[in-house]
Amino acid sequence: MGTRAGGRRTGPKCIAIVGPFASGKTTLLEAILARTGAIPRQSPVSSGNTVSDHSPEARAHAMSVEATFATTDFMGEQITFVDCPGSIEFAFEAEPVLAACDLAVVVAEADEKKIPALQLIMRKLDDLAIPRILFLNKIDKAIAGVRETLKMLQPASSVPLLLRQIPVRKDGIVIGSIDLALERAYIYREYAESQVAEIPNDDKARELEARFSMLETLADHDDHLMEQLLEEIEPPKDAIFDDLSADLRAGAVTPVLIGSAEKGNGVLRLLKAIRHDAPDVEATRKRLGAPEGQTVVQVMKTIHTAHGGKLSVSRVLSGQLADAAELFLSNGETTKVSGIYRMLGKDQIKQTSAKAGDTVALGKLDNVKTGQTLSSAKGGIRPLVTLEPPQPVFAFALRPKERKDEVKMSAAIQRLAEEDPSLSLRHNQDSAETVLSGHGEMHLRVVRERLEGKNQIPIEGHAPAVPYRETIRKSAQQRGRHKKQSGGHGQFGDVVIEIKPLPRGSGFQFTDTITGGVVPKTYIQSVETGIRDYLKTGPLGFPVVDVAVNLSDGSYHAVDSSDMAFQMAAKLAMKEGMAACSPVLLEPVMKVEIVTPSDATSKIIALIPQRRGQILGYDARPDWPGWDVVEATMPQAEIGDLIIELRSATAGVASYKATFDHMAELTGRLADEAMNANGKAA
Ligand SMILES: Nc1nc2c(ncn2[C@@H]2O[C@H](COP(=O)(O)OP(=O)(O)OP(=O)(O)O)[C@@H](O)[C@H]2O)c(=O)[nH]1
Ligand SMILES: [Mg+2]
Repeated sequence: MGTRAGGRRTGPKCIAIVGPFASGKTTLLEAILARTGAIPRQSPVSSGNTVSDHSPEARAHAMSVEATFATTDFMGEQITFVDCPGSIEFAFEAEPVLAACDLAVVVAEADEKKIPALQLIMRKLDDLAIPRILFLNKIDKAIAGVRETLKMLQPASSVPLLLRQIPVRKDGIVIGSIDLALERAYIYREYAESQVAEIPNDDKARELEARFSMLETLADHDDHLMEQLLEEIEPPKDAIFDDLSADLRAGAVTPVLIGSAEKGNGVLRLLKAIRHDAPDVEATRKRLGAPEGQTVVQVMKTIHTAHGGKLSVSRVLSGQLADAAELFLSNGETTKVSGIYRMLGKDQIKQTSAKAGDTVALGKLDNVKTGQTLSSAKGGIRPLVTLEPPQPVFAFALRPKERKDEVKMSAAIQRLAEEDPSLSLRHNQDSAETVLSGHGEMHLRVVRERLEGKNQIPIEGHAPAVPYRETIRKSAQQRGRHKKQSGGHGQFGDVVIEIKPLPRGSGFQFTDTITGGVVPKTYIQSVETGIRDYLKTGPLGFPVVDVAVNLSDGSYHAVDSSDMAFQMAAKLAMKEGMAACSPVLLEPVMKVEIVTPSDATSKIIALIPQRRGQILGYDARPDWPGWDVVEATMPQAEIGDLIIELRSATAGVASYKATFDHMAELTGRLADEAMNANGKAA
């Protein structure tokens, strides 16, 4: 028995399954559930019958769009697996899951294009200090040697990828694996346990070489092993297993297992490695700094079920939990558990209690959100996890097709936003639009499908309005007289104004040079009010900015003048005067910072001028080997669907941040289009 790792952890575990898109995570979960008997057999993802991707949205797009929880038992121990979506657009789903899990199984494949996506995941795991195993999937169609593949994948990982198994091939096809620690061969059988075999003679030399390289890596963290290797002493197997466990748990290496999720091969070895080496909740509790001696619960996901019940899928980090228990949020509020369930995809099995390590769904925690920390301690404990969704990169404005659905739609969006904290919703006062923002076109498409499908609300969606403004290029002087005589009191206001352009960003300035009281003080105020009101919609149909107006002259009538009359006179003067000032449209221009894998940098730079952008420069992304940052300015109107092009140029991984930079004049065809779209063509 080794001493570094301190033996096997037997408590319930929570394992996140992550990895680049379409690497086989959902297939792997399905294989695991079949192998452990939680489901009768493995369904292919194409059938739409997997435990994970049962939602109509996932089926429609043949990709996972949310995290799915499934608890199973393996050799008498409970393990909850969480299948996380691979697309960067749904990456935020994994964050609250990863925060509270014990280990991540990273499903990867021999595909060069997916290395940046793998790197993103590995960095996230580094940031959160989550130990990991890499499952090199799709070995059934592997052409390259596994060691070459690992060399290719290594730049994505900051810690050494430690090959634990090598394939056994026959006629170039992988038919089994050799475990380098056990020194045993396993011949694959489809959907069944592999057959233990002698290491084939042809593979012996390769096995010894690969094993030595595994031991060398382990020796980097074990001086005793290093001495043994130097003195050519065969280290005892127990010591090797102990090093493997200790280094995995410490995050010092990432062991690599191979297999084919689709054929159910290599799954049992993976399960055994998890059973033997994974840390349990105690390590996770310490990592998160959760106190002992009380119940602490971390919320990983919020689900509104089809029957309308809310579930908060949660990890019990310490203590225990009974149904109807009262818990405190970090802000001191209380909440009451109403139902504890074990999860298997969309199915829930009721339980009476949960203990430390369990991952369970808690019913009806109305005031509780994903990522929050609940505790039995009076007044609550500080939050253990802070979730910060990245800046949205795509938006659309929506409204229900039928007005009667307005209230229903806003309630449904509230629920969706509760399920998905990376979704943001705002009301744009300017355009009277409800704007949803998220992390890509597919992300928002799925939201829309959920509104239309699950919630039965037909939606009209369009690109959100760009906040155009208008200004003037010339000065003008204009008189405005408002005079009406219709029995009784008349109305009289008379003003002379000078309208002048101001530098960009100045806004609106009002002055007066009235002398001798030709316009009394109170009516000067009315003139300003009238002008401000006029400026809300200028001659081109947009709010007017960067103008100065001076009231230079005018006259009044002792009886007929009024506040209203002077406002009218001012508006009249503006309306006529502005036409002579050569009005022009202004569009917002943003500063964008695009992050991209370096091999796509030239493609990204090429698309900037196509979107009327100006490149400010590009450089290596600090602290991100293999990535660049491209800085540019670009009109907001061109950024609306920028992300679609960025993602397609980079196998889905590039992203950007945009901040307002300045307003710029817009003329010609694009200006006409903007005005037409606004319904007020000049
Ligand atoms: N040849 C081969 N194909 C596989 C294997 N595992 C998965 N696939 C295929 O890879 C594709 C994607 O599988 P999924 O399990 O949906 O992948 P995923 O990682 O869950 O995808 P996302 O959740 O959308 O990121 C499907 O067409 C699978 O049939 C495997 O071991 N071998
Ligand atoms: Mg999936």
